[in-house]
Amino acid sequence: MATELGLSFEHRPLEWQQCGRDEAYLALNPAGTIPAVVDGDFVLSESLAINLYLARKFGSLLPVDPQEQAKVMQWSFWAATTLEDNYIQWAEHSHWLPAALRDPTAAASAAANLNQPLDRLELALSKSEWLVGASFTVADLNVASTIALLRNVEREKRPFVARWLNLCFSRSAYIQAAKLP
Ligand SMILES: N[C@@H](CCC(=O)N[C@@H](CS)C(=O)NCC(=O)O)C(=O)O
Repeated sequence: MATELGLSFEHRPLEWQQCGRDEAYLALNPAGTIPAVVDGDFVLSESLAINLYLARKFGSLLPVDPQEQAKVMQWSFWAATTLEDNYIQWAEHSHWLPAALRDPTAAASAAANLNQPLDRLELALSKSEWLVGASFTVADLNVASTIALLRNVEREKRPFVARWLNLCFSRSAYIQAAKLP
């Protein structure tokens, strides 16, 4: 989001396996999760909340219309509550864990749980190019970044989701941000 908004910022990478035990980081973000953002003396964690904050404070990716803003919240909360846990389980057991630790049954069960929400996303994107309004917003950024790896597997099953994920991940801000350590 910071790159989308053209903000100049300092990126401080941390080992995600260690950050929950790093005293200096825990003093900043007691949840111990990454990312966190520091804006002056304001500190915020939870990636989707960070994106909403930056969009609201620095740019035009949060619509001003209250109903469109509510839709942005709806999609963002949906990503956090309905997609994230199952996506992480699927991603861990299909991509992230060392091969020896992957459990194909866990991956399959998480993938099955994702079917209904992804069908909902497919339906929404069959009617509209972007999730809220007529252009890319923080709703697209939040939902797409929650399910980033699915862009490689949705091609056959859900063409509208696949097309939209490709659009989101072809944006120059994403390409630039993905090169950060
Ligand atoms: N819902 C959180 C999830 C953050 C999260 O779990 N991040 C991982 C790294 S991608 C992490 O910090 N893991 C370390 C830990 O949980 O101890 C968000 O979106 O910010």
